[in-house]
Amino acid sequence: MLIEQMQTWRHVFKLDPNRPIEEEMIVRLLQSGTDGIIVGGTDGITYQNTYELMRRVKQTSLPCVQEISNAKAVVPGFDGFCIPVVLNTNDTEWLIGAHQKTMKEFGEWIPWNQVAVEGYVVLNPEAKVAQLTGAQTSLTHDDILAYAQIAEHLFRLPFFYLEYSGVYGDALVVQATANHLRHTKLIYGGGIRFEKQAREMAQFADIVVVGNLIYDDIEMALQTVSWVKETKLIR
Ligand code: 1GP
Repeated sequence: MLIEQMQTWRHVFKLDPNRPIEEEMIVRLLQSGTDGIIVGGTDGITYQNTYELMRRVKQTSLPCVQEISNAKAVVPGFDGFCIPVVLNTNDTEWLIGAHQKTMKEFGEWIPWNQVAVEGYVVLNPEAKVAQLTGAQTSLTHDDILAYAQIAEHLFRLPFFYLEYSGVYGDALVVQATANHLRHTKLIYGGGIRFEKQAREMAQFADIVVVGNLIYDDIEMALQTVSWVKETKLIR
């Protein structure tokens, strides 16, 4: 799958290979009308559990991409691969270090037209991803907007990801960030549980990610698809 296709997405479900999920739930997610599935997580991600989940989600033509958090767990066969780069960390491992090691080892086999970089700004200090990557989460709005400008103008990244994983984010931050991005697509993820939240973030973010709700309340999670897709982007 080409990255241009992913740039047209509005709604996506994120599934964690390290969390059990019933077959019936997977089938319902695949039939929900979402634009795609992202497979990825922070801890306990292995080749085996990622392969197992990929096999289960690749039953239909719905695009399914792997978000790589561990080079040893990369599974050929996904439609695309997202590579996160954590912009708000002082630990260079998560900015460039792990990426350099991966290129050194696997660079010649990487299908580049299926790969997209996501510039992450991690904003929930309690999230596992924030703790693992040493994300500097005490940021002002201007700090966040500066990262957005780096993503768009310096690095020219296809995606900028405001990651509130586990908590509902600040809609004013998402709105202001959206207004600073023209070519780079804004991804929002974090704490979406209710209609009002899904619709609010969908006004500003190009792509809305729903993760935890799948496991907590599948009925509600399925409804987020229409809430997001019915909402018009405001720019
Ligand atoms: C997690 O951004 C996603 O990486 C979605 O967040 O799990 O809180 O929905 P939630």
